[in-house]
Amino acid sequence: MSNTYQYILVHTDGPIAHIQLNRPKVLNALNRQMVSEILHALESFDQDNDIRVILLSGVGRAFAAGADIDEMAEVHSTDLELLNQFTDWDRIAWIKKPIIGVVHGFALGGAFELALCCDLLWAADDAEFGFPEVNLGIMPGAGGTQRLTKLVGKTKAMEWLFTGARITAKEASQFGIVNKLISKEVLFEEAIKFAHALAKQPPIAIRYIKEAVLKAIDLSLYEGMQYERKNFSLLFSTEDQKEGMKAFIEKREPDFKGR
Ligand code: DAK
Repeated sequence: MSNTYQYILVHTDGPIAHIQLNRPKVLNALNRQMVSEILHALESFDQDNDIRVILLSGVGRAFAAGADIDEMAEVHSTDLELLNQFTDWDRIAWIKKPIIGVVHGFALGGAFELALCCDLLWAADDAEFGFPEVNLGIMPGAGGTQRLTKLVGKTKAMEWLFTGARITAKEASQFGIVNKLISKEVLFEEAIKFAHALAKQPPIAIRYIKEAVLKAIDLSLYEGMQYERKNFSLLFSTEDQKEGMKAFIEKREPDFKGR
């Protein structure tokens, strides 16, 4: 995909697509166009058969410092309602392929919400998460109160959302917000290495696992189990299932084609 975007960079490396937030002078503050560009790139890569894993990170000294306050400052509630940016955020959460957020420096407000839309988070030891919205007289509007609470429970979510406190990388790791805590120097190298390993896994199984896990957050156990069963059964109609089991029997590495 050529880089026709104004506020993000995109490139591919074999089956890996990398989207980088790129407004480093304002710590990658997310303006409306940047969110639309992120969505466009994610949806394009989601439909690209050559891509199996998507990385999301920030250029400069932060992942991102939240939504663009200059852009938001004078907005009226009826403008917000008409703009309906919420739909863009819904669609970000509907991406089917695995997204790995690679976070260094700040991931605040809308950027923390974007990180929480990722399936896995690799964080540098200098990463800081938080919802400072309350200090601006507002609250998170792109899933922050919901996803954080479902992830860490009411107690810490309420504290962090009330105070706008910064969550250190270590704390984020202790509370299961991030998967891996890595020194900043090797963060990208390690994340890319992991992404390549993940890309070797059977893509349809990965997609269906993602769908089923996300349903577990939303649905009752019984309803979630129906999704799991449907996806489990469907995988038996893929070539990858035949290849995976044949490779096991023949004592060799499987070669998954995503079919
Ligand atoms: N917006 C605009 N500019 C920002 C910015 C932001 N969020 N964050 C930083 N910048 C700019 C600074 O103004 C500064 O610009 P210059 O003064 O150099 O022109 C430059 O980036 C560097 O920042 P600092 O000089 O402040 O750097 P420091 O290291 O001293 O401080 C900081 C870093 C991250 C602690 C500080 O910049 C900061 O507190 N930034 C604001 C954090 C914040 O409150 N973020 C916004 C939360 S509200 C929605 C969905 C989501 C949202 C809204 C709507 N819909 C679906 C409708 C989300 C809302 C939010 O995220």
